[in-house]
Order: sequence, then C-alpha cells, then structure tokens
Amino acid sequence: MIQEAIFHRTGGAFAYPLSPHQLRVRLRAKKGDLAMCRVWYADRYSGEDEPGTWADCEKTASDELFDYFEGRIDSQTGRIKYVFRLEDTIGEKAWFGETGFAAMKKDAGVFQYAYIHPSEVFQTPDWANEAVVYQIFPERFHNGDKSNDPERTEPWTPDARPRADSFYGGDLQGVIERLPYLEQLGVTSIYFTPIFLSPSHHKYDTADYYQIDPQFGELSTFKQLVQEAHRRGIKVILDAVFNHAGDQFFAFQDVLKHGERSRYKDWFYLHSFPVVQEPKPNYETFANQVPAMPKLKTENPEVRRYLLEVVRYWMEETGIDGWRLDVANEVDHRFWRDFRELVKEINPAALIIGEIWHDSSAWLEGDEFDSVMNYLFRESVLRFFATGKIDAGQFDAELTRSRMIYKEQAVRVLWNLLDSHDTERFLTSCSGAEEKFRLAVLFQFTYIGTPLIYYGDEIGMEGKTDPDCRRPMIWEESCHNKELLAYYRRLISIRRSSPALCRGNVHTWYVDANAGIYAFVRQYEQEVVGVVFNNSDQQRTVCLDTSPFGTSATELEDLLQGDKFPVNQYKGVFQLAPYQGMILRGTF
Ligand code: ARE
Ligand code: CA
Repeated sequence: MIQEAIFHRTGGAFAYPLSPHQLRVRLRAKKGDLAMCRVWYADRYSGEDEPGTWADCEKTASDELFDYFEGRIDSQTGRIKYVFRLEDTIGEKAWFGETGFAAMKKDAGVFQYAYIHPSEVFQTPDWANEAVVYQIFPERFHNGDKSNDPERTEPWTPDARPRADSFYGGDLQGVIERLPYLEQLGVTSIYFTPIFLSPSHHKYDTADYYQIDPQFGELSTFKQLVQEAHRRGIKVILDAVFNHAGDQFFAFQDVLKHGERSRYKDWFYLHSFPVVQEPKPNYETFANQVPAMPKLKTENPEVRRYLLEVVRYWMEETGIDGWRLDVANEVDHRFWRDFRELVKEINPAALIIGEIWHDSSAWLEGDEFDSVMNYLFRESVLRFFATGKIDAGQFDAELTRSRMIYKEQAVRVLWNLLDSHDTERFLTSCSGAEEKFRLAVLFQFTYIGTPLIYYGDEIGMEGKTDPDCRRPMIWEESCHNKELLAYYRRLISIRRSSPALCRGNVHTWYVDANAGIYAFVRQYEQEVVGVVFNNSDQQRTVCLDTSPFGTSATELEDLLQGDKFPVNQYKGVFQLAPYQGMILRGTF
C-alpha cells in the first residue's frame, strides 16, 4: 500500500454534509493501488465496543496519478466518528484514521465530523440543476428602441467589427422583443452583463448602482423584462460589480474633489493625496492601473452596507433570480458571506455565481457562492476539442481534477462555458471547424454542470477576443447557421428532458487516447445516459461495455440520430464518423 499517497481530511471536498444526516467522505489514493475502500462509523460518543456501521466507498474517478473513492455516512445523530478500512491490490490491509495507518482499528485513531448543523449543509438552488443559461451583452443583443441610442451609434450589420469604444444601441427593449427567440431556443435563464449607469459600452465601470443605464432603458423597462421573462419561465441574473466602482461613482468623485477631507476616503485604497488619475492613478484599481475602475474597500463596513443595500434594492424592487459576481476572488470573504446571507434571506432560491477563472474551492465551502463560471472546464474543452493540445486521457484527468476540488452541490451547477465576452469565441478557436465546435457543444450540454451559452454562438457567430467577441448579434436569418441553431435546440431539449443529464452523477466510461475516443456515463435514479465522442478525423468503431445501462438493456439508442445498436453479452459496437458524438440510452 502506497501510504504516502493516501489522503483524507475532515473538511473541504473530502468530508461534507449532503443533509443533516448524511456525510459524504472522499479518499484519494495512488492510482491502481487500492482494491477496496470502506468506511466504519459510529456516533462520536459511542463506546469502545460499539459495533458501528459500514459503508462502501466506490471508486468514482481517477486522474493520471490518483484514484478517488467516495462513500456516504448515514447518521441519525449527525455526530460522527469514522475510520477507513483499506485493502490494496496485493491483499495488504490497513486501518486509516486520524493518527495514521494501523493494523488494529483502535490504533488508527478516529476522524471526527463533530456535528452536522442543518444551517451548514451546502444548498444550491434546486432549479439550477435544470438550468440552461444564455449570456447577453445588452449593448450588442438587439436594439429595440432607437430613441435611447448613444451618440456615435454605429450601424448594426452582420459585418460590424467593434472597437473598445464602439456603441451599437442594444437595449432592454430589444431583449424583451427577442424573448420568444430565447424561449424557442429552450434556455431557462438569462445572465446579463452589467446594466447600471456607466459611460462605457460594457458598463463594468459603474457610475450609479441605483440606475439602469438610460441607453438600455428605464427601471420600468427592466421590470417589464423580468416579468415577461418570468412569464415564459426564464430567470434573470444580473452582474454584481463590487470589486470596483467607476470613476464617476459619487464617492470617488468626492474623493477626487476633496482628497484627504473627503468622507469617502476610506471607501477606496488611496496611496497618496491629492488623488490623481493621470499620468498614473495613485490608488488601487481593477487589474493594472485602470483609472476608470477604482477598487472599492469592501472590508470597510460602510462600503459593505452600501453595496448590500444595492443588492436588496434590486432583488426586492425587481424580483431578479440571482447574481454573477465580477472579479469575485479579489473581494474579501467576509463581504461575500454577508452577501450570501442577505441574498438567501430575501430569496432562498436565488443563485450566486462567482466569476473566478481558477480553483474556486475557497469560495465554494457553502457559505459564499453556489458555484462559479467554470473557466477550468473551458480550458480543458478548448484544448481537447478545439486545439487538440491534449488527448482524451489528459482531458479525462483534467476534468476529474477540476471536479474533485469541489463539493457535489457546487459541481452540479457550475456554469460550464465555452466562451464569454472576455474570450475568443469557441468556433473561432476551432478555426471555424464546425464539426469540432459541435462536438464541444455536445460535451457542454451533456456533462455535469450548467451549460452557459454566449449569445450568438448558437447561430455560428465568430470573433477574436475582446472587443471582437462582442459583435452585434446577427438577426438576419439568411446569415444564421440554421443547422447549428437546430442542433442547439435539439441538445437543449434532450438535456432538459433527461433527469440523468440534469441531475445525474458522472463516471468515465471509456477512454482511448490514441483513437481520440472519449465516453462518460451519467445516472440519476433509474435513468442512465452514455455519451460518446469521436474527437478524430477518422471513422472509428468502438466496442463498449454496456453494463452501466443495467443487465436488461437489449439495445442502446442514439438520441441525436435515432440509430439503434444491439447489446450482446453486455457489449455494444458503435460506428462513429469523424467528429461524431452520440447520446445513448438503453431500451429494455
Ligand atoms: C479593457 C480592454 C482590454 C484590455 C483591458 C486592460 O477592452 O482589451 O486588456 O481594458 O486595461 C471590463 C471590460 C473590458 C475592459 C476591462 C477594463 O469588459 O473590456 O478591458 O473592464 O476596463 C481577469 C479577472 C476577471 C476579469 C478579466 C477581464 O480576474 O475578473 O480579467 N473579468 C471581469 C469581466 C470583464 C470586465 C472586468 C472583470 C472588469 O468579465 O468583462 O472587464 O470589471 C487569466 C487570469 C484571469 C483573467 C483572465 C482574463 O486567466 O488568470 O484572472 O481574468 O486571464 O484576462
Ligand atoms: Ca437603443
């Protein structure tokens, strides 16, 4: 037994409650080392002779180096002590507890999860499991009201190529007019990048947190939008830009004017006085010296109160369904804990998604965000499907690793994106190779987590990174990739009608790195769905073990093409064209 590779701790993603009476435990071991992992547990106050209870820990995932085992402890009292019982592939056995490895249970020490407080059970909104989110960049989605167009509005044409200072006149009325389009597409939520008053086209430099930017409409327009979206079963999520304000924000204007005498001087990180913006800002900003974005001191209770009132106002006044948090990892944890408490108090079903491009486990303990924009997912998908920089084995390992850092409540609702207003469009990253793009989209709609569509991807829009990825949405149907749009509709509808795809767990099913074949299985209660990808330019014949579908499956049907494949002796043979994917479900 490779003891030094075996890891467990009594917190984070290694031990966390699923409910007041259930604890998920996870153990990591060197890949291939353990043949068996079980966990013994009892009430933490029980005596030495307590027989206890056993739970099997199943090997749920592997990466290049490690296997991960997971078990569930069911406890009436919620006061738990536990010890692992391990056996390796050559039959060596050991107990593994708080003090280490031992031959006798009493010598291993016990891990303790002292008490499961119901309030500390991580809960993410149930509806989020079934969500398909559509991201709208309001300045570029649809111009529904010419009367509010900014000066210098440029023509909205399919060949428009935005610069950093371009305006096209998109607005909220435009979104209202296009709600039928979104409903038909099948999306269930809209995420809007910022809509509050700001001088820029992107509105990440907020001038007034209490005002809808008049270029986008009025408060009444937004309220109408939320109502009409809700009527169609579509939820609305706004962008919370609290890491920094815009330089026109009243408090920063006061600081510019009154310097050291400003009563708002502790709202920002000022290096010296007077406060200047040129030639270089002498205060902290977003990123590196962006003068228009002074960083807010969210640690200051006054700032915290101010911003939380903003949150309350928008939630109570308009009934929005959640927030996406800009630059979430540069704002202090205390702020986000208070933020969560308030948001969930106003609406327990509201969704909180942080914008973090990296390991976000520190914010996903359960007391801050529900989940994050899953840029780790994007990285892996990009390098497997678009650029081919990693093979199916590496792809699988990366997916495993980025899943294993989080609790399952968060994993199920991670916002899996292919691209965004901050990145090159995915189809462009595929150098326009639509077959690769389609395969990545198939992965996005079948893998565990919430698919997040960046507006226009569904009709085949392209664009390099910001500002080119923010081209005005193309509405001329003659310029739409209609087959692609139909493909999106089909995938959305398959996903939404499958409990396994919305709520199921995920297991790797088959990996052939040389052939470019990748497959996984998802299961929820009785439903099992398998998804297979041929990420190669060759036709492939793959023989797959069909036992995950149960012993009585007589054939598997591809929900995309309708083809049926017979099952013989728990095996099915599948012919995949270059870059073909299949969504397989058993028939009995
Ligand atoms: C503008 C120009 C850019 C220029 C930039 C720098 O358009 O071409 O590079 O200025 O001065 C908003 C606007 C942007 C604007 C920016 C600054 O939308 O158009 O850029 O303001 O005025 C990091 C952050 C992450 C952030 C990205 C952009 O961690 O939070 O950078 N994303 C949010 C929003 C943006 C928004 C802001 C923050 C600011 O989604 O739209 O920008 O409010 C690596 C790093 C990541 C990094 C990522 C991208 O992976 O690890 O941390 O994200 O690259 O750079
Ligand atoms: Ca307009």
